[in-house]
Amino acid sequence: MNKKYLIWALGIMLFTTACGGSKTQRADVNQAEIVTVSVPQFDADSAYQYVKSQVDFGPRVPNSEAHVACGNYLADQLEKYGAQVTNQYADLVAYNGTLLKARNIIGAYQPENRKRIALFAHWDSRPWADHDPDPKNHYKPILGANDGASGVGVLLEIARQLQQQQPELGIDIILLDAEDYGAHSSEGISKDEYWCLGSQYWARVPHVPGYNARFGILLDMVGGQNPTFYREYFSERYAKDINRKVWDAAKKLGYSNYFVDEMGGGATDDHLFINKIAGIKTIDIIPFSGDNDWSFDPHWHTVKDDMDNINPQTLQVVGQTVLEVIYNEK
Ligand code: AHN
Ligand code: ZN
Repeated sequence: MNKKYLIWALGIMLFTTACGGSKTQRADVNQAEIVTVSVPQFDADSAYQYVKSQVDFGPRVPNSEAHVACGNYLADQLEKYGAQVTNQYADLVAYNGTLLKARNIIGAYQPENRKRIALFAHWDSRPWADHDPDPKNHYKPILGANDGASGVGVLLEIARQLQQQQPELGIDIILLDAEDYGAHSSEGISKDEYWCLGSQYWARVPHVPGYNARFGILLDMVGGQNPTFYREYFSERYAKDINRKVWDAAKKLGYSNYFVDEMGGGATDDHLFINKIAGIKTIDIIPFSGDNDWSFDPHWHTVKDDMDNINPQTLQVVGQTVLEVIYNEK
């Protein structure tokens, strides 16, 4: 029955095409163009500037002046690029009892659209370079050019692109605070819940009551010199199909040297709590050294995580891949 209909339909199409002359042919070409989505070109220099602007504030450690100033800058940027901005202020208690004046910053595009994608990055930086080779630096705050600012820089460039051309779905750019206040390594008390305080809060109290998204993508340390992004363990467990979608998009763009299509390690990162608490399937794009070494880059949580640690080409690869995914979603 179905086959019969199909053959009829094909017959009618052929007949129409054969008799329609050039006008019909042009119409067919136009129809073909309509189904091809145009994906904007990510501008790496622009993203690099957004990373630098954050780093220029100094370490964005919660309760510091630089943190307040950078938060204002980020909210202003999202506003400037046409997002509906929500500031979610919260007093969060750190592992050592410190009260953190935290601020999640959310920029919504097409807020009325019920089909949504959430893009995440953390914007705070770690209070201590406790992974630095030199113990004298272990209580100095980090600049967090890669660890923090890179993901936010990519998302600000995406915000700028969104203002010019909207994809079919509504996009939420969610800048999370207090990710990196996990226990100082010298304390010898490491618990998952000490990290990612901003995302834990947002997952319990979303900026829009009952908030949901089709899926989420977290960007963490996406600006390094020569990173390899393996499929992260918890992402694969909670959102296997989203990992597939992203690594396929990267492959299509010729980025398989960066997006290595193999399993990597696990990261106790914001996506874990978004998956567990909010139930939004969310992946983490985060680099691992590779070759069964699931450590992060050598400058991670050191005083060397500065602008020299940032490569615009890496921002390009990640930014273009995310654009490819979000503009192809129907
Ligand atoms: C760990 O897996 C210990 N940390 C990943 C979360 C993180 C810290 N990302 C950046 N800084
Ligand atoms: Zn960190």
